[in-house]
This record gives sequence, structure tokens and C-alpha cells, in this order.
Amino acid sequence: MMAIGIGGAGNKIAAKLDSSATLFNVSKTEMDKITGEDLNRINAPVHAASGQYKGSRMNPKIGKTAYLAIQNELHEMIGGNMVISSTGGGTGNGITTGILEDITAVDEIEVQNKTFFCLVLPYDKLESAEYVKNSIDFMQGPLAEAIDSGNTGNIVLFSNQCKFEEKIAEDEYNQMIVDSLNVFLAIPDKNDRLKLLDGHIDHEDFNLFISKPFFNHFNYFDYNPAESFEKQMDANANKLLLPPEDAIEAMFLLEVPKGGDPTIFYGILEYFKSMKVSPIYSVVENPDLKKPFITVSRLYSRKPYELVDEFNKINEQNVQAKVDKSVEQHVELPKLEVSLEKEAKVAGKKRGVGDDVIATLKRIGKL
Ligand SMILES: Nc1nc2c(ncn2[C@@H]2O[C@H](COP(=O)(O)OP(=O)(O)OP(=O)(O)O)[C@@H](O)[C@H]2O)c(=O)[nH]1
Ligand SMILES: [Mg+2]
Repeated sequence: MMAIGIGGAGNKIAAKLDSSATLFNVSKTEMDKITGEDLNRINAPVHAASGQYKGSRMNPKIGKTAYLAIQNELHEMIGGNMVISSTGGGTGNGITTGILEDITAVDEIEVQNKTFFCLVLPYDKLESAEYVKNSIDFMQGPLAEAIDSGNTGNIVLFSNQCKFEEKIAEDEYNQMIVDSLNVFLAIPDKNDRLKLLDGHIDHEDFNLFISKPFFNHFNYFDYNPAESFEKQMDANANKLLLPPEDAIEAMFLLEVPKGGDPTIFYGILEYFKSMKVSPIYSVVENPDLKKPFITVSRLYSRKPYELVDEFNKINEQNVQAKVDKSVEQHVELPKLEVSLEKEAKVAGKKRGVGDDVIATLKRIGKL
């Protein structure tokens, strides 16, 4: 599976994931800063005088225009591959919108030609309102429609929440995203390479799983069979991803150390049974391990508009906070000066005590 990185974030993450990734960007300068001899860099030209070097300036319309120039090239490339993009800016959002609209318009796409999408969402509490708005439009519009058409592969929703909350350097965070993705993507290779103890996930099984038009939340951890699997799943959710909804389908790979008990997976099946999910799975022996290690993927189909609903709520709160701040800073100052004197007069008149009250207040230093 080749990585295709679109826009700033998509370029940087794709290049880390795949040394021969293809990068698309409106901004040639931004793209040329990414090192890698085998990268295939494609400039998506925008004929506005400002576009070429500055990117799309958070405007998805510019990205969409650029898409038209590279549509044919991209069209041939995306089948069976992975598209990586952020949703907040103009380039990645606009070009990925073009891709999704094309996918939606097709009757049916075969399993081996589905596209796997990795999207990086902004952290709505700290990132700019434009990024959040663009992301909402993207999820409500082209992404929702592509999912409804059934023509996308899995969609992984990375979030920048953890990056901001834990103050992680961008490059390091991108590496975390790539390392995490690689744990999931290694499932079929580990099945090839390691001794099978139970079940089997071959490349075809894996490709079928990732070709489904659902959101994919994957996580992994050292599994302690003496403790509740459910608790361990909750404690080890993938913090780089948006939290999952109830699983529709699932897959897991359990690696046990040499001579380890291969039957511990039955307990895991019980967990999925209670959720009415029958996962595909395999158990392998990994001589490099000291403890059992599990990689799980859950597919869920929360409608993008519900996701967006949450985004919208937070966005509204942010807008409200901004309004409050501007009121405090620009309106309330003169209001404070409105003067206690006037208010005291009003209060005094109400009580029928006239100027006495004002005199009293003056004396005690309130005016
Ligand atoms: N995790 C991560 N997020 C990034 C990175 N670069 C940008 N972002 C996020 O991506 C969003 C902005 O999108 P970019 O990818 O810079 O935008 P673009 O697609 O290049 O579009 P324009 O810059 O408007 O042309 C924001 O939410 C950023 O926080 C990165 O290297 N890593
Ligand atoms: Mg950019």
C-alpha cells in the first residue's frame, strides 16, 4: 500500500510512513522542505498569483481548484492505496474533497481498489476557528457522502488533541502517528512471518477488512489474561485517535511469547460476543516477547454528522467565549464608568431618600 500525502500535514506524515510516498501540495516550497530521495513530489498548481508558494491559505476552494489540475494523476493512484491529509487547511481539505467526490460518483469500487483514508483533525479547543470550520464542512459534506456511497475503505480519524494537551513537538507527534499506524498495518506480515497457533489473518482477509467504509479505531497493549479484557481495552484506547463508538466489526492479533498459553484468546472472544461482534483473529508465537501483546481494530460507523455535532458544540462554546471576551474588553469598561453616582441616585430615588444617600456614600468613600 503506497502512501499519498496531501497538503502540509499529509506530506509530512506520508513521508515518514513511506520513503517512496507520493506527495501533493499547492505549496512547492513547503513540499521541497521534506527530505527523502525517493519521494515523488507533485506540485498541484494554482494559477492565482499567490497560490504557488503560499499554499491554500486555509481556503479549501483553492485546494479544490488545484485538484482539477491533478485529478487524472490522482485518480490512477488512489486505488488500493492510502491517502493522508489534514482536514483543517485549504490544500488537504480541498484536494481530498475532490477525491471523495469522485469516489462517491462511481457505481462500485472493488475490494482491492478501495482507498484507506487517514485524516488529521484539529484540536477544536486550541486550534484556529477556520481549521475547525473547514473540518466540519468536510465531515458533513464530502466525507459523509462518500461513506454513504459505500465506496471508501476504512477511515482513521487522528486527532491533534494529544499533541496540544501534552505539548508534543510536531515532528515527534507525526512519528507517533506513523509508529501507531505501523502496528496496525503489520498484522498480515506478522501472520506470514510468525508461527501460527490459532486462526489466521492473511493479506486477503486484511485487505477485505480495511476495504469497508467504516471508521477504524485500532489499539494495542500488553495483555494480562488474569485481568478483565474490557478494562484493559478501555485503559488502552489509542489516544492519537478519536474515541470509538460501538464496534460493528473487529479484528485482533494476539502474540504470545514462546511457550505461552495460546488459549487465552478465548476470553477475548467472550468480550466481543457480549458486544455481538464476531471478530476475525489470529494467535501467533512471537519469541521476542516476554508478555502477550494484542493488536485490536474496531470498525464503527458513527455518522459524520454526529461527530460534527460535537465539534459544533465546542465551536459554539468557543465563539461564545470570544463574544464574552470582546464584551468584557470593549463594552464593559465604559459601562463601569457609568458611575455609581448615577446608580446611587436611582437607588436613592426609589427609596425616596433623595441626595442623602449620595452624600452618605461620598462620605464613606464609595464615590
Ligand atoms: N499532526 C500534525 N498536524 C499538522 C501538521 N501540520 C499541520 N497540522 C494540522 O493540520 C491542520 C492544518 O492543515 P495543513 O495540513 O497545514 O494545511 P494544508 O492542507 O497544507 O492547507 P493550506 O496550508 O491551507 O494550504 C491544522 O489542524 C494543523 O494543526 C503536522 O505536521 N502534524
Ligand atoms: Mg499548508
